[in-house]
Amino acid sequence: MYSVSLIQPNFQTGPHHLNSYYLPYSVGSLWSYIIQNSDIKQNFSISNIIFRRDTIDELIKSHKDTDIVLISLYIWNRNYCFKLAQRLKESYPNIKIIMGGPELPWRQENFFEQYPFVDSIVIGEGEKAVEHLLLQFLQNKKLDKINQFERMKELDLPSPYLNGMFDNLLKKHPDIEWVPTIETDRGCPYSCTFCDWGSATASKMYKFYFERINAELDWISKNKLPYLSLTSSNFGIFKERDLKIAEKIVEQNKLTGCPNGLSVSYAKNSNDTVVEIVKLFTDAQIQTGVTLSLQTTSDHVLENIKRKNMKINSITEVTELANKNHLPVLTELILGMPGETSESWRNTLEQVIQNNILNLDVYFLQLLINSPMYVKQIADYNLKTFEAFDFFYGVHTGDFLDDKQNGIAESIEVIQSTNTFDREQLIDESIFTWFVLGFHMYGISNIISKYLFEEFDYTYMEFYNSLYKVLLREDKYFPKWVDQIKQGLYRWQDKGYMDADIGGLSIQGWQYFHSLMPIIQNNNLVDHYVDFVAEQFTSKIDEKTLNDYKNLSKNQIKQFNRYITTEKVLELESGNFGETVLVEDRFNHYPKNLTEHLEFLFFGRRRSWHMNKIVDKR
Ligand code: B12
Ligand code: SF4
Repeated sequence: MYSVSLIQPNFQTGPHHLNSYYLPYSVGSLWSYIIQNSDIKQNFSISNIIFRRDTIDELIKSHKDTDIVLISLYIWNRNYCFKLAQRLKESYPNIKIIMGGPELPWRQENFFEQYPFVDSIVIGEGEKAVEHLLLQFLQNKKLDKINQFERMKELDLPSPYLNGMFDNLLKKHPDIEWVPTIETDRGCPYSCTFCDWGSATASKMYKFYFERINAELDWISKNKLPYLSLTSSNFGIFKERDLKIAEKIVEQNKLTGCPNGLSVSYAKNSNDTVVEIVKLFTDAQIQTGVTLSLQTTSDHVLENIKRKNMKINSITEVTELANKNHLPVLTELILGMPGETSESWRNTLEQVIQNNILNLDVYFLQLLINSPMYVKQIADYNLKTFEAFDFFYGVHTGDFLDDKQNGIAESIEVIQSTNTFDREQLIDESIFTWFVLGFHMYGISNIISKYLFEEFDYTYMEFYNSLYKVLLREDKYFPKWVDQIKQGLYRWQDKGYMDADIGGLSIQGWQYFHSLMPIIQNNNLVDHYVDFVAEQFTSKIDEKTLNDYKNLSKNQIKQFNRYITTEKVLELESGNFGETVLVEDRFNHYPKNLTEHLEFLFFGRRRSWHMNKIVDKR
């Protein structure tokens, strides 16, 4: 019997106290597929399943009798995996190392010179290739070095959940909250240039069968796994089947409480179905609204990144549909894309806010090595990047410096400048965006800016531009924070991780865009900023309206130690925002200490954890 080790390490994910890890689904799928072959089943068994970054020394010991190692490379484990592979080969020269996954740098011409310890690589889908390689091994043949098979059209594949291969893992680690991944289909018909979805963009989508998904959902509920990740690139595209899956998820949630949260990427051209699905999830409190992955609203940029002509780009249509169904909308934007300028970016912010989208998730553009942008567009747009490490090293791991020293720290290439944004401009624009998010999305000035827009045609960008300038000129704290964050961003780009301490809060790269409200709350300054904004308009807006604005804003922001544990009634005076309104907590969740509260501001941002619900009593 030969032994095979399955390696797909990840970091801990989500809030620290949950101790969550993703189940190593990709290698699990490969194994489940290949053991359908009776020669493989009779001759190979699993020696290790590695799902986290155990120390390499430990793994060298536990791989003493391993013959073949299957390694799944993602951006979050690349350097660790290459180092592990190298050490394994040095320790056991006969061991066979096979690698695949979306982060495999297979386009590198001298790949096998740079990584001589790798025996074989697999490009794209792995099932057939691994089967082929294990059979070659069994027949004592030399393993093919580069393997690429045609994609499978018939996805009638065995599931690693249903064949019991994760059962021992669950038993062995009762302290871990596992996150399962369910594949509903493979491929994506679009080819957005920044993306490398399953290494199968610009390709046909093939479906998994409902029966398998149905049984997997039963397995997830039975094992009480609360959070689910769906891998579909366009959930909702197969209307009938996807609605059935959504109904099943909701049914399981009602029966067992699990899953009670999920991440999913929705179809870009089927707005009606998507809203129908989101309504099901939102009513069951599994999700909190529609995600509109706009990335930008600039036609020119959309053209450059090959994302034009998707129905999802018609913000008005989607938001109207969502409003009709009483669903909040969340949008995702990417800063620093080819052709984006300060002007086009601010126009995007304006349009998003004008469409009443309050929840914005903003990222810097990241370059993935196998994405079309990396392969074809770097020179055209003069894209310059830096290596950021602190997207992976969460708040809860002190391992980063050790990993860096050992050459196994993981990083992602983040945009630094383009031919339309120099370094300074991009930093300045990001700080302005940080400020707009902090004040608008987190509830300091959304009510008053909306009032001014509707009553006086004062655009949101006019509002935020002038508020930004006044804050920089007159506020006691804000100019210092902006200065600290600016210096922090330059150092981030030079060192690869953020070491900024702003208002007593240390900020990591992945937290940056959402850090202003946590900084404000860390200093107990919510009231100060609401009052500051109101003061700017004493000559323009009547006193009653301003009082209502202050009252509503201070109550809608979820503040530590000022939790609204029972419904609170606010009587308003001006008539501009209703007469009697109720304020209530969205989740009835009240952390015991400030640190945990601030952690939830970051992790709960997409679910609007930071905002209490305001309901007009009329
Ligand atoms: C679920 C998911 C996550 C989960 C984590 C998943 C996990 N298991 O740990 C979460 C939500 C945490 C996540 C986060 C991120 N993700 Co993500 N994620 C996915 C998603 C949706 C599904 C992955 C999956 O399980 N697919 C199912 C498997 C079976 O398919 P597969 O990965 O393509 O594997 C096949 C082949 O690659 C090959 N193969 C895989 N491994 C191996 C091994 C061997 C030996 C062989 C031979 C073959 C082989 O065979 C497999 C089956 O055919 C993918 C998109 C997608 N649909 O693939 C993005 C994806 C993997 N994520 C991506 C990115 C960029 C991120 C983030 C960095 C995003 C961000 N900007 O913050 C973060 C950071 C992660 C971190 N750890 O901090 C990129 C990765 C690109 C890359 N080069 O690695 C992807 C591809 C999406 C994209 N935009 O292009 N992600
Ligand atoms: S961003 Fe979404 S739609 Fe575009 S290629 Fe990637 S998965 Fe497909």
